[in-house]
Amino acid sequence: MEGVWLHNMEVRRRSAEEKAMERRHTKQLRVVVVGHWHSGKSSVGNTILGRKEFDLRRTSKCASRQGEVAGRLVSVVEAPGWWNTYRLVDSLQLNKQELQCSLVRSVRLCAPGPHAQLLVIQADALFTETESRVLREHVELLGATVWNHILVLFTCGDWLGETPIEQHIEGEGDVLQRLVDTCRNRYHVLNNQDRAGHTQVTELLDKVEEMVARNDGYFLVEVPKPPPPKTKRKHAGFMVLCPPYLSVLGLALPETLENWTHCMSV
Ligand SMILES: Nc1nc2c(ncn2[C@@H]2O[C@H](COP(=O)(O)OP(=O)(O)O)[C@@H](O)[C@H]2O)c(=O)[nH]1
Ligand SMILES: [Mg+2]
Repeated sequence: MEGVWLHNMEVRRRSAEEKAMERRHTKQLRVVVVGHWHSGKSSVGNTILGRKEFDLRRTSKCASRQGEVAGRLVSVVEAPGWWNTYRLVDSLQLNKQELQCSLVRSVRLCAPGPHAQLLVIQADALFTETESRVLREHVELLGATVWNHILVLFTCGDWLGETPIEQHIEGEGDVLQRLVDTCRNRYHVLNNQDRAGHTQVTELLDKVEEMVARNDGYFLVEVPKPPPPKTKRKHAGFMVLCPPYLSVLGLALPETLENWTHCMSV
């Protein structure tokens, strides 16, 4: 008799625990904030969490903060930014790999996976063809499917004044419109100077949840395999530095490998 009672109690306890877990899970929202340097990523994190959690000083590291917002447990990860006019093809291979690893790390910090990527764009600056190209190249370091999980988040809503964001998008022309189209018309605008304006954050979280419902949950990225080490290799008793490294050091590239090994002998 006692055994049956204990069993029933155990079943009831487990079921309650599972329901609580489920509720906690559905109330969780994990977002990664991406964008170029100085676009307002840290400020977005602070506005979402309703307090100063992210440091506005520039950093190349990911930062992760949590808080309860409008009844949800929200995790915000700020990914390292990129230069808005600096194309990947122009950058050193070394930097590209570093940036890709940092972006992957930002997704990993959102375990088991982020619900959305908030792609930050300033509403007070022109969005040019070059910026668009640079942005697309960087975003796609996480794979082309990442676009299904992106919401364009405009900062500097205060700069717009009474102008609706739709009018701004239309006025900016084709380049910005195409980006918003790629993100299936998901966009929002925040004024990070006005953290007391609670509806702007709850509206944003509602839009994210709508996207999550449509995508059937959070997303994962395929982690790119680390490339074989390129910076240094031994060659017949010489330490050879490969071209990207040489250009980092500001050295001219020798014309032949023989010359090269001679000039870099250690
Ligand atoms: N006026 C205004 N300034 C903003 C807004 N969002 C960010 N900023 C400013 O833009 C600068 C860069 O912001 P930050 O969050 O550090 O950008 P991050 O480098 O992308 O993290 C800071 O001086 C912020 O105060 C906004 O909505 N309105
Ligand atoms: Mg920042």
